[in-house]
Amino acid sequence: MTAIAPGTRMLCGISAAAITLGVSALAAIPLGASADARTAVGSTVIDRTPGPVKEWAIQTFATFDKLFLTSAVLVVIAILAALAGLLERRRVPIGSVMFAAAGAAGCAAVLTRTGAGPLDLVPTVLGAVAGIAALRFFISGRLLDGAASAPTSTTDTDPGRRLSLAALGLLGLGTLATALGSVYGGRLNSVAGDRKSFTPPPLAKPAPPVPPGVQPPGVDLPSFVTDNAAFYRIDTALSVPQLARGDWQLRIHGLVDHEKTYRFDDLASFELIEKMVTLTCVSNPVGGDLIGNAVWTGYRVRDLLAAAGIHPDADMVLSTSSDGFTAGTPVQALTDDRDALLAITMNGQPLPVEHGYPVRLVVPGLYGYVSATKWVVDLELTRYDRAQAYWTKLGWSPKGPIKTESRIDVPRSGADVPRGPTRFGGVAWAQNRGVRAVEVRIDDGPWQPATLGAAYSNDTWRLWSFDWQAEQPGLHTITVRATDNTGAVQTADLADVVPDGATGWHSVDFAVKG
Ligand SMILES: Nc1nc2c(c(=O)[nH]1)N[C@H]1C(S)=C(S)[C@@H](COP(=O)(O)O)O[C@H]1N2
Ligand SMILES: [Mo]
Repeated sequence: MTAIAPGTRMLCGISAAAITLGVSALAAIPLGASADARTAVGSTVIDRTPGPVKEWAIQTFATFDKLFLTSAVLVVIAILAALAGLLERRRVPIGSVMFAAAGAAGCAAVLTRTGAGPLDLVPTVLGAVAGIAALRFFISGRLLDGAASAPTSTTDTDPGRRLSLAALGLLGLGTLATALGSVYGGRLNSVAGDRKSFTPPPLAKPAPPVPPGVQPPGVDLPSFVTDNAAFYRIDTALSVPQLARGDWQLRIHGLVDHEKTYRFDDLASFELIEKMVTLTCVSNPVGGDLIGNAVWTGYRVRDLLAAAGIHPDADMVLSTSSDGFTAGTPVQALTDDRDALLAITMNGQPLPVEHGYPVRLVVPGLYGYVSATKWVVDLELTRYDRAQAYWTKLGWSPKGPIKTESRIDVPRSGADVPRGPTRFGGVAWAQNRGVRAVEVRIDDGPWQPATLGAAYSNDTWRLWSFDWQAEQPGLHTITVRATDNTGAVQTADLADVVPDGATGWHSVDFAVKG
């Protein structure tokens, strides 16, 4: 019998892996995301990735960090599968053992995810069995022997050709099945319809109207209120949790007098209020854009906690999402008059699914990693000396108040500015304190006051502009700093985003042309 060329073996391995993925994707359709081993493995990778690497991924890919991870996982699968193909022998099935081990690892990953049960293992087991069967069939040499014993074809000089074609064909089928399974599974389990059919209840207290003048004219700045579609998204969820309103529950427990569990409709017994709040990510570097401002409606967390009765020794609320993310928030920040929200709408719409539908936390003044739990299902009253949240375990600070920062949006780095009058601008934020002043410096010149857009509240960012006469041709630098309502001037000291948020002044280089 003819030996199978190494290249063909690798192709057979990859093809068998495609069969595994395809069969498991199809089998997972009725079971939903909890039965998806790829997502489970990817999520396990995310959770196990050391903090600095995660930070690098967020910095490098921002919202596209998941696309990177998904691609990386596929590349790893392909390499391992090629290796399995190379090593598989008729009598020594090393490749099959690798497939079985991968299947077992997939099963283990599925079982460790929040909300998964034994039934969720079925697609992974079926996939692994199908992959092994395909690999065994390829390596059995049956397709080869057939080719060798039928030398009728004169063009068919490569004895592995039939095998290669068969492997390529199954690779295509497997890929198609994977795509179909993902699309149909995604549709079947999507809460898009549930979200669409949701009409938020009437408001007890609307937010104050937006005053004219929040948006400086004549300069291309971000809109004072950020569109939902443009709002930054940061989370550890490889597949966005699909949690229908009817399936949602919130458990409040721990250091409380009465443990409580609310269903979505039960929330209607609390006052629905509206608030504009600017959210910021701790991973936002100086000058970065992981910040957005939206109008939220929701229930005061204070009211729900009061109904449960908070023990005096509780100083932290550990909130948990349906996908197992946790944040630790000071009880103080959830009960004082900043009106921390259990939010259900964003800019007049039900929460977008990727922003936490049906319910999330929004806490003015704190970075998202310690406060803004999306898809929130559990609030545990506890203590900082007892519990640690997701990012704190990875080396971030247990508490994350937002630091006073400012950013230049115009000019962009490297921009050409024509000679004559020009208007620069940007944003500044110091949530829960508010921005009192913004100053701008050109090159090594004196600090000059910027013109501030109207203030909305201490919990929202402030847009600013600065008029300048561009005269001296050549390279220039603009630098900005803000002062918050406590009188504190934004520090020039450079701090990394780890462990509790970046500091430093944002500078932009530009060229005056003429
Ligand atoms: N369930 C869940 N909630 C989460 C996170 C997460 O990873 N999972 N990330 C937090 C972080 S770090 C930030 S900055 C905010 C971002 O909220 P957004 O995606 O709606 O902008 O969500 C927070 N809530
Ligand atoms: Mo964040």
